[in-house]
Amino acid sequence: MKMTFRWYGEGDSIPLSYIRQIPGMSGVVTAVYDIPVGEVWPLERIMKLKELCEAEGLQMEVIESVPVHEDIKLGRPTRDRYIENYAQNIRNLGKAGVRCICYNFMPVFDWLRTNLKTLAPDGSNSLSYDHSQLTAMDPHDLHLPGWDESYTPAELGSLLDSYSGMTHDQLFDNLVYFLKGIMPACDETGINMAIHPDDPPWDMFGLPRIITGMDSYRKLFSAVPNKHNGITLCTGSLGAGRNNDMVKMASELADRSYFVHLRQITLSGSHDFCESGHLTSTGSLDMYGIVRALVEAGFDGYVRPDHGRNIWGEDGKPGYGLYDRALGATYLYGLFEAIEKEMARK
Ligand code: DNO
Repeated sequence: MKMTFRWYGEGDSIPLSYIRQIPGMSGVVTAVYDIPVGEVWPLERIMKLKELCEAEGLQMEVIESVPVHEDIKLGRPTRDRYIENYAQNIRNLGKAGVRCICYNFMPVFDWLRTNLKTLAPDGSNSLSYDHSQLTAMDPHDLHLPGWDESYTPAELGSLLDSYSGMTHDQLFDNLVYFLKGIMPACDETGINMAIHPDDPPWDMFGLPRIITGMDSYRKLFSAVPNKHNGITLCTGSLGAGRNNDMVKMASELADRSYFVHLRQITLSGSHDFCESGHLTSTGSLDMYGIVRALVEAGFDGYVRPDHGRNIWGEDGKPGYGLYDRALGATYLYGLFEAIEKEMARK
């Protein structure tokens, strides 16, 4: 296991010099943020990022994300050009020693929440999701910090129209077409693709979402068996799906999980949840059980503490402040160490 930390590049308020001080940190997960979605990241930009990380003793082996252009998700004729660009990005990242690329295939929107600062009794705050509030929102007027892209209202409107009538099967076929197009670049470079699940894992505003649970993964691996077609196991995203047994999924998916996002959530009602740090005792997911299942199944990929709360007066980027993610990293590191050592003794 390699513990990593998400870093939003030079614009991040958290300097690499702080990240390196978190015990057990092997590297950062980052991206080139200012190149339009669908275009090729210049090799010099990637190398510059890598040098910045390495100057602080941190590796840059995971990219989150190389976003997928909407024309690919829509299956438009222009997708071939964007797939070729994506493959070129994979080759360029391979030259920089990247081993894993996290991406998602959610139409239009990335993760969705209804409140970015839900106050807890201890004075901390975190992101939360209320289904009735979400369904009352206007999708034409949405933007959340942390998304890799944002649209003007006019672009958003026409994009939403373009998806009208798209079925889950059509979106899935477009994902398969994309993956088949980029697998040769993955074979050449050895890079593993790690699809992030839909967050939360259900349809939004009538837009289909297709990476939501065990069935999605069975379908995905059978359509594209290449081992470079893998996943980001995100406990907070999948765990919101009431039918997803995260311990079981961690065990069954460990060999295709190249990247793991560990995050705790507290579930309420049929869909609602509030992010609640990382410890098993602070929410609905059995983090110990999940880590144990991963280790027992031989997991050997990258891990990062996902979204933290704002604590100790910090007012960080929603989900991505320093303190609580650092606490999460050391807690998770401890779980891995204890379980790995216990296994080794057997
Ligand atoms: C949210 C993140 C996601 C993730 C993308 C991957 O905090 O987990 O935005 O980076 O969905 O492409």
